Amino acid sequence: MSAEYSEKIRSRSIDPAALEMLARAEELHLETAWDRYEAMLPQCGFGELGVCCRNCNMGPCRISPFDDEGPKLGICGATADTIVARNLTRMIAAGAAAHSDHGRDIAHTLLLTAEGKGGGYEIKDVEKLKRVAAEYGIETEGRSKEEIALDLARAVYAEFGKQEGPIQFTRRAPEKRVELWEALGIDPRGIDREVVEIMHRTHIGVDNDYTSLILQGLRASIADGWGGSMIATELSDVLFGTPTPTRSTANLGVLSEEQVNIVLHGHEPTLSEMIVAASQDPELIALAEKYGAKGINVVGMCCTGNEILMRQGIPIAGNFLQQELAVITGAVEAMVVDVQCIMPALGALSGCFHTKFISTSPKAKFPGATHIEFHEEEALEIAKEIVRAAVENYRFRKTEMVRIPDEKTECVVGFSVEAILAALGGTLDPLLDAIKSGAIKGIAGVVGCNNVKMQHDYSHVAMLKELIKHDVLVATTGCNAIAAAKAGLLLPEAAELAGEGLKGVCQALGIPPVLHMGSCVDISRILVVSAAIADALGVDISDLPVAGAAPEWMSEKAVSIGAYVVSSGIFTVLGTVPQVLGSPAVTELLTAGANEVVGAAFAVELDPVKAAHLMIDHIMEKRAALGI
Ligand code: NFS
Ligand code: SF4
Repeated sequence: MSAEYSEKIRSRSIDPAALEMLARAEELHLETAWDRYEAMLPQCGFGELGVCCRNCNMGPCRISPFDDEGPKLGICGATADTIVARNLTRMIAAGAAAHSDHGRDIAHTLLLTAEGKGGGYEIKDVEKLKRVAAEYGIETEGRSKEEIALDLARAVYAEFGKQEGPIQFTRRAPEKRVELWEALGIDPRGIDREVVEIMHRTHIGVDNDYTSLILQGLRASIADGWGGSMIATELSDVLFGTPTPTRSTANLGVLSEEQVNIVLHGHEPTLSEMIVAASQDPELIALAEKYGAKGINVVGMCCTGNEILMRQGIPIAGNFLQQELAVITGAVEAMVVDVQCIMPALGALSGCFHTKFISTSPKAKFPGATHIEFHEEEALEIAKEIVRAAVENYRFRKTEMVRIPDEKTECVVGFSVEAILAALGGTLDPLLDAIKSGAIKGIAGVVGCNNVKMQHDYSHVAMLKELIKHDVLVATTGCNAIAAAKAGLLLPEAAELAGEGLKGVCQALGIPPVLHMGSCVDISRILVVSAAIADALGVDISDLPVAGAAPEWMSEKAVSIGAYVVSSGIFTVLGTVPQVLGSPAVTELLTAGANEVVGAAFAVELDPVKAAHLMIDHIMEKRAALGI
């Protein structure tokens, strides 16, 4: 079917809905990220190698690693090693900050809710609230959920600014791992402190030793994975409910020709959960009907889409590279965004259609957007105002501009740790037995973004298929999870594509071979499962037949994720090249030396099938070492 498209368009995505919209964009002379990427080529070689420094105004400085004539030192004397390590560490700081600030916002919402000031939120999972509170040593007996939540929110809040001592959730890691972090001096203190310390260390003339810089990067990343991100996951479950397996649909075909379409794009469930609630308001539905619409259709995009997909079964329209394509359908009344991974291009693009581009976060404003600021204290009221703006906009939809691809795929999502345990009958034993018997060779966490440098979704899907074919059970989150959903890999029926062993296990349990564990902050769930398996086997995470991958990553959050996954002892393959190759020493440290330090390292492999085999080989080596 894709034969009808030009070679240029076909090279951009494997997703038929994306191809259709890319052709439509061309027809309408609209520019997308792919066109802007082409216009950007060739990209700056110094930037690609990570050897450009702008950390002071004597610069910019750039090192010519391959040119005998060019400068080998920055003006201050910084080497390529220093510059590459500083740049990478700053990327980790930004990624850890983004995830952790999300976690902080959820903690804030829990605090307001506990104080009775949350405008419409309630604590949905009381059992989880009590479990998490107990970890913090908070008394739960005979107390109301609000009293417990108040103490918990305050205790969690304190994790961000803590000057000394560990973050509570890091103690969920196996004892050996924690001891290793302590011995290396990378057991994180308060999350904000670690991020600030990176900014200090990377200022001109502070930390100029690449190993020392990268160790601090790892420390901040652990504060993200086992801190900020885990806080976001756990408190979201407390507030909005812990996900359980839920059926829904994915891809642009979830947009409706006859309803008011609202796309929720961004990351924090505080906003998206309330919009879902507001869209069910009878008065607003009646208003939509008055304008001739058959109701209100809320769909998700990117990670906030994952949040409402797994908790509410709200269909998901697509992943990162589909945000512009959703607008190009001409059927979107409102593109409502909060923070992270939102292309500023949406402002001008929405202007070419009737689409209202609505920003909501005090932290994230966009040219060309209508700003309706969201505050948790009046959450439901503001959410209704946003939904109303979308409904009012339905009248201005130009029917002749509407092209919704007829593409949507069923999926089963919502495999929280709790849901996996329930599927296994309450204990990890059946999973451990399947791993020991070899029916399941190991577990892979496959995560991360889309990147215009790769054919959209190709690497995600090819890697997943190769892994399950070789009996590797996959846990997925973020934009990889959305790619998997669109490709039909999140269905129990996808077990047919798995090797005999994995297929048998999936069929016996009625689960898909690729388990949707949530948004990117929910990679913390993969950490929790890994720790539980390591504890059950009496080993460290680095001993497990487990591997990670980010086949199409692009964001700074992905850099922080990669760093904390490796720091946790999990071998990780990157499918796009990080900007570090200008320092052979840093490259060596990340891809080899790290094994001696944290018991795991990175690999870079652009071919997703070869990358899958690196993971499978690693899994087989770990099995052999464990004697299974
Ligand atoms: Ni993760 Fe989610 Fe997607 Fe990448 Fe962005 S939406 S937080 S960063 S692009 S996977
Ligand atoms: Fe150049 Fe050093 Fe300033 Fe960086 S910190 S811009 S390498 S002088």
